[in-house]
Amino acid sequence: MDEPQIDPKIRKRRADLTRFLRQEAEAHGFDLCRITLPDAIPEAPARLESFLEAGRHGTMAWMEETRDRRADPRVLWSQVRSIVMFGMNYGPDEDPRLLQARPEKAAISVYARNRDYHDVIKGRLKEVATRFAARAGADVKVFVDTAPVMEKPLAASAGLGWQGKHTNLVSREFGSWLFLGSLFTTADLEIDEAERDHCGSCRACLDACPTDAFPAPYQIDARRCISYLTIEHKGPIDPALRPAFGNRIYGCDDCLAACPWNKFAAAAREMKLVAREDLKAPDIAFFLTLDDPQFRTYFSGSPVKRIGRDRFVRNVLIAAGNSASRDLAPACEALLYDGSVDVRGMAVWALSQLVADESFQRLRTEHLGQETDETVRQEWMRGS
Ligand code: B12
Repeated sequence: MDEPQIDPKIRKRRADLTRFLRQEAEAHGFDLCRITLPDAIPEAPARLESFLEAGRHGTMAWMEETRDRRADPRVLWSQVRSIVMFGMNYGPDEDPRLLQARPEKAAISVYARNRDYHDVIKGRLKEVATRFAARAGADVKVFVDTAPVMEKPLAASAGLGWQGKHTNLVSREFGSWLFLGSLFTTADLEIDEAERDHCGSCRACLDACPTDAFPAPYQIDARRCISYLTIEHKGPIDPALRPAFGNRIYGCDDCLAACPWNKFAAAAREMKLVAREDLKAPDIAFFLTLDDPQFRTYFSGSPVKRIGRDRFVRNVLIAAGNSASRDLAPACEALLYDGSVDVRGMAVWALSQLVADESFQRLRTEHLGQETDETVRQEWMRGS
């Protein structure tokens, strides 16, 4: 908005600082950098509230615990005067859904196929912030993902894009493949205009969801989202949802990949976000054999490491069960002896999908008597 009464010197300083910031953002590999005000998302608190009240955050208790700070940037930091939103393109070089036709392969979502983006973006943001703070003589704080900041509505109000019906930010330039990060500052900067919604009547992302996780356009129920279930959710996974996982073992890209705006997007230019060759189409058989040290080494520096070996192998076993590949049965059988109840339980389910009835009965007779964990016993009882 124009402020005609503002002192020309102040106006010039804002313009200089804003230009400096954009140059720094570009020099540090960011594809987008735009600015908004801390009070620019007045509708977000009520929307967050209804999401939480409906229990759609599942077991992500941290969302509830931080709700006041999350809903309003001024509660998070009362001195903040401008919020700079950054976007980094992580577009894949081919449609990740193609891997679904190869059930012996494990699908790791695009965002997790190389370095942890939190580390990549946070490192870059800190460098930009240090240089900006020195230049502006202002205080700064940077956030990526894990802080209680509603990055998507803030990014939309800064004009990086708009929140699509899958709830993620969509950009005309980069489609749905953007990571977000923010820099809060006490400095006054030139404010950008919000972007308007360009989804129109399209519902490709909603229809693409394998588990029907969108109760309505622009709303997600995380408890049904494969991303939540494979990454955040601990313990057994609802048996009714397991078949829909297909070979997705870490996150899910289907709603993003279905977005027609992706056709304008180029592949990522930031090398640390370009897929590791060995994570593009890894074998389920190999992942089933990983013990804890091997898992940690293989996923060193990767976001996948965050979920730990047991949850990871639990997910891989679901993919194995969905593979229809009997060759995977011996590796699943070996996991019936695993120390983790989640792994044992999902090994039972995978075998119930892979082996003939009489073989499954034989395994049940061998194992059920010694099984002490109730959730695993239930898997044996449920199996065919
Ligand atoms: C919690 C979380 C999740 C949860 C819940 C997802 C969710 N949509 O909330 C789970 C684990 C499922 C998840 C999954 C994924 N996530 Co996530 N996640 C977050 C996190 C930490 C918080 C999001 C949040 O505040 N949710 C609470 C809800 C209430 O807020 P909201 O989604 O903005 O909800 C809005 C709508 O409901 C909306 N609304 C309701 N009615 C209406 C009506 C209209 C017209 C409009 C416009 C809006 C609207 O109002 C709310 C407020 O704006 C953010 C990082 C951050 N700090 O922001 C990353 C983040 C959203 N995730 C990200 C990514 C990449 C993913 C995955 C793609 C990863 C993957 N491949 O598996 C999936 C995508 C799944 C999906 N469709 O959302 C990126 C998205 C980047 C982008 N371009 O938007 C973020 C921003 C991280 C980052 N820094 O880059 N994630």
